[in-house]
Amino acid sequence: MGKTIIISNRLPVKIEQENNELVYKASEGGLATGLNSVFKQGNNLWVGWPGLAIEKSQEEEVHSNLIKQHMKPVFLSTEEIEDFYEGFSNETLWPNFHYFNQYTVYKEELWLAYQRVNQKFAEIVSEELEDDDTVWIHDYQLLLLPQLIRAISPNATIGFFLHIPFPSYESFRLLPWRRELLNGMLGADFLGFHTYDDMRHFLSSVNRLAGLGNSNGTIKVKNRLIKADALPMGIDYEKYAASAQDPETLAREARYRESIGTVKLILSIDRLDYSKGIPQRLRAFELFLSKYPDFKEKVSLFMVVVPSRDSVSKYKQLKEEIDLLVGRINGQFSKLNWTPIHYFYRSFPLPALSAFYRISDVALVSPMRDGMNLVCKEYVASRLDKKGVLILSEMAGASKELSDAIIVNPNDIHQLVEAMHKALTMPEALQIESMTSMQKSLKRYNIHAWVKLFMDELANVKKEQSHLKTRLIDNQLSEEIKHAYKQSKERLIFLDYDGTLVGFNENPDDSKPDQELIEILERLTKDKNNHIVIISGRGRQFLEEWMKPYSLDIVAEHGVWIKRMGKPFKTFIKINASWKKETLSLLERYVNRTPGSFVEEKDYSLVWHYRKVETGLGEVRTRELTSHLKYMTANENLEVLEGDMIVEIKNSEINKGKAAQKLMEIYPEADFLLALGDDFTDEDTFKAMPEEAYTIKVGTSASEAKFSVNSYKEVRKLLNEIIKS
Ligand code: GDG
Repeated sequence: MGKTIIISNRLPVKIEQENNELVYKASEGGLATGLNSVFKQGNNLWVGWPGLAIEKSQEEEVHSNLIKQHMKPVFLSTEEIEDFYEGFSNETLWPNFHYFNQYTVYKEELWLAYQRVNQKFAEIVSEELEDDDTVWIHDYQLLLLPQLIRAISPNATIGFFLHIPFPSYESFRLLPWRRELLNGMLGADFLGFHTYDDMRHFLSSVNRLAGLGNSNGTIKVKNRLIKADALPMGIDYEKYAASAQDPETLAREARYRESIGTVKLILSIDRLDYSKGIPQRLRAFELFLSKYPDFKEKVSLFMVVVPSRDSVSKYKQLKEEIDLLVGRINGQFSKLNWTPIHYFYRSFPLPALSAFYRISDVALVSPMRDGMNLVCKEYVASRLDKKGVLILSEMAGASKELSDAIIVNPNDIHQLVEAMHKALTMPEALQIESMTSMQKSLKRYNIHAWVKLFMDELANVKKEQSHLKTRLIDNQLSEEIKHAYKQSKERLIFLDYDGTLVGFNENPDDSKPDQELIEILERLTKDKNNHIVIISGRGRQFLEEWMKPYSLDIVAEHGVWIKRMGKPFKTFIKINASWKKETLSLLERYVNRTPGSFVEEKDYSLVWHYRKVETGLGEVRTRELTSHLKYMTANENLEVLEGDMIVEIKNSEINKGKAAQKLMEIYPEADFLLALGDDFTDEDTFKAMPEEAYTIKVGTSASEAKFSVNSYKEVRKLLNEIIKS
């Protein structure tokens, strides 16, 4: 077992300058506590920035202090902090990923700094990285890092987790550097997101920008399988539950209660950020007081805003807006013995936070957009008496898990007002019921479960990759095939056409044999000991026309037709094609509704092609069409098959396996059997082959074949090699 290297922009400690001295403070973030147990074991390590521009002369000292605590610093200059961190990370990526594109800054020099700093991280990590290590990269500041590390260590085990939302393609596409950013992420083996929606958006961008599809989150990038999944981050539940009964917390609660009196409290805690919806919350509270005047003097908003990024101008403006709003509302409603809003612009130690959670009747968590939001989870974990009500924005990732909260749309001020009223008047029994259910879920999916799940998923992807590798044809295996080919007296070779001998084209008629393929076919068929069979789903005409020069056998339409060399096509099965008329008119309707699609008619099957259809629409129509067809063909002995950008309907008694069987009967003396194919229809061929045959799948998805190659180009390479042998 190698070590684990955790990498995030910030280390779990922050260094601050106090009276000309550097002081090291633990950072309280959820990530730091969650990974504490991981990075302090064995020789595990955390790599990141210590949160301050350190003087060159002090770097060595800081480095050695941190290394003792399993941390390795990445030092950033003042300029890098401005351009990489405040700039590209927080003024370009942050607003784009949170759908605040009116704030997105597009500046080439910020992008250059982002690339440089990611490269710097990669170099520092590579100094530590050994073969069996596991790398876990965190968040949007390091999107390029997975690929940069992969370039240095191609076999590294790399996980990536995004803590903020992954935006819809419609937002992500606005970034001039979208392709580079995405390719950076695709260097990872496993990518985790808080919610299914984030994962879905990511996969859609991968599809549109990198042209890669996925099957249940598994993507094939070049020769590597990688996986994306939704993995909502939990909190250290026991830590918050314990802190809620700590004597210091209880003492603080008593003090606060004494100062505030008996009023009810609505709690709001956020970092200063426009994504958190703080002004919207204040306006809603103002409207609440006007609409429900009975609550004046009976309820106060307890609002903590933690200073953050206040050197970025948008944050400065936000701070001013909040100050003004609080001033205006307090100015309008205050009484000598009642302050509507208690507003704190600073951070507090954990016991204070716990006391705030305990003392508040309602937690109002209403971000405009939030990757997850941990404050709402911490509030729930701190409610040891199970009372209290959580109002939660549907735009926070946490709302997917905490469906027992009062869920609101933060843009709907009236809904916010009604939610406050409902929360403040909720019967205790109901409060206990929903709190109990939320606590149960948060206890189970806590931070430790999250870390374990992430590590397990990453290890599983690696296992799958190595399983695929053992099937993938390497030099040794191709030598073995060459040797068997050479030793044999009579050979029978089944070759599928599209996707196996040639690549896919928008127009299937364009996939004619090119010069390289012509030469391969000539040489293969010239050898009198070879029986070559082209076994395809295509119609007779195309195959007859393009295979004419070679002495080989042809199987067309998945086995309906067999053509022995020099003879005409024959069919060996009695089949009925009366179903075609009605099905054809249905397919024509889909063509009318789906620009770019077309129907191919064969003797005993019909194919709907959608390769040229707008990305996404083809898949939607396929779902609709296949369910329509399955219903229509239920009693017809027909099969509906989904292939590479096609939907095919054929008689179910026809398949390539039966045709292959027939040809093996024709050539019973063959002592070398080879079958190559790329899609589901070739699986029947593979299944029909005897144990000693070489069956090779083109592509990495699951298959009955014994071996696999990555593409038609590798098929050609293999064929060229065996001919030469
Ligand atoms: C990003 C994503 C995602 C707050 N005030 C004080 C204090 N805090 C602590 C809270 C909580 C943390 O800070 C805030 O976490 P959030 O999740 O709410 O927000 P971000 O910092 O924006 O985090 C977010 C998160 O990553 C994890 O993936 O949930 O969506 O934006 O733990 O308790 N802690 C102390 N004093 C304070 O005054 N000690």
